[in-house]
Amino acid sequence: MTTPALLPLSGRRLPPLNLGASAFPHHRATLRLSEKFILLLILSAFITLCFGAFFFLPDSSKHKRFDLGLEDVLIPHVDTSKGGKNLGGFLIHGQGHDEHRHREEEERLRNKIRADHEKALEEAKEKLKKSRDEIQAEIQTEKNKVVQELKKKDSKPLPPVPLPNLIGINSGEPADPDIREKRNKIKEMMKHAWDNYRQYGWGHNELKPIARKGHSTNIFGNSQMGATIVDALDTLYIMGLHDEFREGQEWIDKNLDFSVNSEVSVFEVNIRFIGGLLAAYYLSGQEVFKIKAVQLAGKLLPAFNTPTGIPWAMVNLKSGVGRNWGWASAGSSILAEFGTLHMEFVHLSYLTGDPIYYNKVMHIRKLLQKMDRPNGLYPNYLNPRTGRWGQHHTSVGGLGDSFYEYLLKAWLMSDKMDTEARKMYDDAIEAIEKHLIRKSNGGLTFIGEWKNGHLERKMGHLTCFAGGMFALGADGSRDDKAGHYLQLGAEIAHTCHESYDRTTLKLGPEAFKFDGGVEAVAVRQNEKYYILRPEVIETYWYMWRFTHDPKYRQWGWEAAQAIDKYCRVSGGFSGVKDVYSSSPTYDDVQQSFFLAETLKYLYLLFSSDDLLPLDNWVFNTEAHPLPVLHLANTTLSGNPAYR
Ligand code: DMJ
Repeated sequence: MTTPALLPLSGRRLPPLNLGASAFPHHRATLRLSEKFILLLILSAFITLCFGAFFFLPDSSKHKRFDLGLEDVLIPHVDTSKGGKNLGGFLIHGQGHDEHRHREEEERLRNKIRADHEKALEEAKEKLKKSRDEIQAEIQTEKNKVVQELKKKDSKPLPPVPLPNLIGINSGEPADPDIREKRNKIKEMMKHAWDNYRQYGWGHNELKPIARKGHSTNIFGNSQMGATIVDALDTLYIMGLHDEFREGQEWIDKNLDFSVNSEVSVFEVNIRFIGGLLAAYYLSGQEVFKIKAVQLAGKLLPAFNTPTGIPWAMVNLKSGVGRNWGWASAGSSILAEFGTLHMEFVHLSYLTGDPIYYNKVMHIRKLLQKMDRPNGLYPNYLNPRTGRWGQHHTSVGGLGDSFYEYLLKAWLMSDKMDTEARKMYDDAIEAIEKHLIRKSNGGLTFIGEWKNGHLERKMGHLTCFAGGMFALGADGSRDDKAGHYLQLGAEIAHTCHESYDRTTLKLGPEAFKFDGGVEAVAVRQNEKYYILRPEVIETYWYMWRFTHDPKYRQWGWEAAQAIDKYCRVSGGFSGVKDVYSSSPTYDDVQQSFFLAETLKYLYLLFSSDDLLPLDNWVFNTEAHPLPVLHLANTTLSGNPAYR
């Protein structure tokens, strides 16, 4: 749950140029093809010449050759009654038998060699007559053939595995007409966001709703990967927007290509693309989503090629070269990034029968388990070369957040079999409660940030997801503290609601303080923005599911109305730069997570609980629902491919 795009990118370097063969795999294939062709040409000319020379030599020399012992050695084995024997393509004649037939045969061979020779020379002349462009076009055709072959190989259907129990893919229509109306309003907002993206940003990663054109940030690299399409698919499906879903599916089928020279965030691509594709697959059963998810995962794997197996933050999808964000402490990878791969990677192994994905994420877990943790806290930064922590900063918001979330969800997703993950979650939460969670003077519970032995009394919008996490983890908590964690979830939900309620627009700021008389209010100008984030609504939804306290629907409705009033423009929805200003300015970005998360959580908040029940589905950090897999702790033994 981190947003590197919003963090300073100072000192960001261009990726190192890899001019080795691996940087240009097609080039390599091309060179091989043309080299092969020339080599064949030379070889055939050479063989032709040898044959020619051999047969055109005077008879004496030919006899000399046979006299060099060959005949002596071979004759005892030759059945002379049949007049000769063909050895290795050379005709060896018998003793004076059928001299005439031999001459004829020799003549026939000579003619054939002459003809072959002339043909080869003609072909060579033809080749030389061709212009550079023509030769290049031929090479390009060969190259395309190779690419097509590779693509065909990539799209091979995967071995079938038994599908997990997919319960609760239904309409979730609420009985209460007032709630139904609210839900319809959320669906209408989704239509508005989608239709405008469809019209002005189709295929781009995101939409600029005011400029009415495509938008992208460095997390998606420099290519148009249709992030909004992939991220929005399952929301469209759940809302019953099937025409829109099909449009998205068609685009993905025809256009989503991962062999692009583009450097992307491993974390973002995992949670939005792989998570989105997997969820779309489980909901709709359409194979194309599974195939694309697996293709993409293969492109992320080179990011794990580090001395420790902790992946780089970014990877070039074509070359496989990885590196870390320039702004990260001491060349480190980020906890919330390399620690937020588990759910998707377990599903990839489950669906493909290939343990590689599972092994990668389990390796990360094992490594983290072995490390010392200052005060039991996990720092946000870990160097993938040395395996040492970077700065000792700990956060349940940006840079740390979804790592904790995925420990809990790994346990839930394994049908509570992965007790190792649950233990790590419990240990981490205990340390967080002890060192980071405090009550403000005004009685608001908040989660601060740990920076080199000091608690910063500031909470981010991102941190607000933790209310839902505490509630989700209450059942099964250590020492039967379920009531305590549900209460903690409710307190965080309340604090985050206050951060919305204390603004002019009734929308939450990016970060808010609890210091020197300030309570749940942003102080710095660059913390006053709202970019359509979901975390507060996400917590309302979990709290609603676990308590059915109507205040959560009420708070969700307040947020939905505020978004519709202040973020809606004719070209979609935009973030706003200052939630305390009565005349806000827009940031002109419709984030893909607005469709994936914010609108989905709102829709679920006004749906009945039998739509995607939490006993059967676990939502990844981008709100993509993945089914619970009834798997043993670390063996994936539910999948026949592993037996
Ligand atoms: C989303 O992409 C995910 O929730 C991620 O984990 C963190 N941030 C954004 C939304 O704010």
